Amino acid sequence: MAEIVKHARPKGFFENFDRRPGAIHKNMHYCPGCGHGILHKIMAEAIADFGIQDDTVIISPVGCSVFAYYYFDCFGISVPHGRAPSVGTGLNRANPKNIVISYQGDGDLGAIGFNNFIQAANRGENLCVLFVNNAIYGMTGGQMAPTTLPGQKTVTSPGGRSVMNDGYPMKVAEMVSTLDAPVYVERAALSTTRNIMKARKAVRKAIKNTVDKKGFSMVEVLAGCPINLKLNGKEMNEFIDTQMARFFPLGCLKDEADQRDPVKRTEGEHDPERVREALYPVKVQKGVDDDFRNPSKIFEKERKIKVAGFGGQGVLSLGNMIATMGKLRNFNASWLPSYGPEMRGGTANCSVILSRKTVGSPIVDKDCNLLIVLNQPSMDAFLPILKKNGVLIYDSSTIDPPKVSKDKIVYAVKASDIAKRLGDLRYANSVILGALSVVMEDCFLEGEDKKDFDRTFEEAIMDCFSNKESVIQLNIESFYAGKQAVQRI
Ligand SMILES: Cc1ncc(C[n+]2csc(CCOP(=O)(O)OP(=O)(O)O)c2C)c(N)n1
Ligand code: SF4
Ligand SMILES: [Mg+2]
Repeated sequence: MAEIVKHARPKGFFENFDRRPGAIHKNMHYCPGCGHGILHKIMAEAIADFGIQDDTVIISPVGCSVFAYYYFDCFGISVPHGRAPSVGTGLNRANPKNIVISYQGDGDLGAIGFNNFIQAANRGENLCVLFVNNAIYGMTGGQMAPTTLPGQKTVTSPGGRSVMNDGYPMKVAEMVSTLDAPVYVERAALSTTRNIMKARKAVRKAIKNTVDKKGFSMVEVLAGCPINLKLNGKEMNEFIDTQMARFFPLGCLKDEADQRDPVKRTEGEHDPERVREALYPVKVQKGVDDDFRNPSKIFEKERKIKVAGFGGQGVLSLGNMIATMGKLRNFNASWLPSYGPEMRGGTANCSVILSRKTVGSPIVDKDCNLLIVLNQPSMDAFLPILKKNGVLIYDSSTIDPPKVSKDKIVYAVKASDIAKRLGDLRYANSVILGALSVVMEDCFLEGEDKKDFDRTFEEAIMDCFSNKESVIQLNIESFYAGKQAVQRI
């Protein structure tokens, strides 16, 4: 049957590119002559023709096509550099109805993300990978890619790629076609009209395989980056056909889709209760009723808490205990540890947010309501983020009294000294927890709540140390020692 060449904008694109910020909503952001625009058109046409807009997810990589989701009238997601096949695996495994297109450049797929790609291919994930080989890192200004040709000049190979120093161009399609799992691998080019029509056929086949759940399909597309190769349109196409196609021969390397049964995997579960159980098992008791709402005013606002100190002082577990308290009282709680190089002996910190509403970002880098610091560098680093009327609790055995404005509430406790007296510096966190319970009683809690909260503190300690039962009792003792010793300054 003769092919019909369509010139109109395919229906798989939005009429207006309203996801694109700024004033331009009719045009794509690609440079003239760029291969990405041609490939997008082929994809949009196929998505509309197959009627799969509602189930299709296009994963944009990091590269010039990072904003591909501006254009397609289907789901779009942008992911970290090279991680599209892994995110695609998650999308498929969670909901096999998804038709996932992993759109990737040669830097994204061939360099930083190669292992993600090859492992997904080897697992036979139901993915359509469209691999744009333009022999260069386009987005970052023309550095050498794994597919840059021998002798090709780039900004990082100004004398031309040397195979001695930099190796040979990577033949991704050949490599992936040797694996057992992939069902379809083809290399096409976006140069002449004839080649574009062949590329169109290949892309449609790969997408159709994905619709039919046949497993892993990949089309490598030789494409132009006229800007970084400093070529005009005609020269660009000649470069693709004469230079690139010599290293990357066009054609089908593997096509076994017809002989394969659709991929069937155990479906993911969508039971939020079971997910909560698995992620946050309440080890001590069931907690309070789901409709429990503590009436104290402190809980009307989101509480943003920063805990910081030396690695050995149990800073991260202190944050975890506070988050656990929130969890035990039906708050939405987030706990975000910072695993920087400081974890090797220096300072460590974590952010905790407790809220009646859904927590957006788990980061506390400003607007902190409660700052707990256990060493001087943390005091210096984080005191500036404590907001007006915020509470500061600090370890007065290691930190000099801070100079703070009158609009801050300050409590001091000799946490490290008390912990050492009780036998281990690591109890300092429970001493601080005791100080926190006094802050809560002084500033926020009334009547029955006070009793409720002492129990909650104890339960949080039991929950967090449930796999080290021998230390629970001493942590509870440390908690009450902190309660006794804390002073409001
Ligand atoms: C983790 C990480 N490392 C490096 C970068 C910088 N970076 C952005 S795009 C890119 C390469 C893009 O090249 P390619 O995948 O070939 O896409 P093209 O722009 O050529 O389509 C790099 C290295 C980044 N954004 N993130
Ligand atoms: S820099 Fe190259 S790959 Fe990026 S949009 Fe321009 S032509 Fe396309
Ligand atoms: Mg590239």
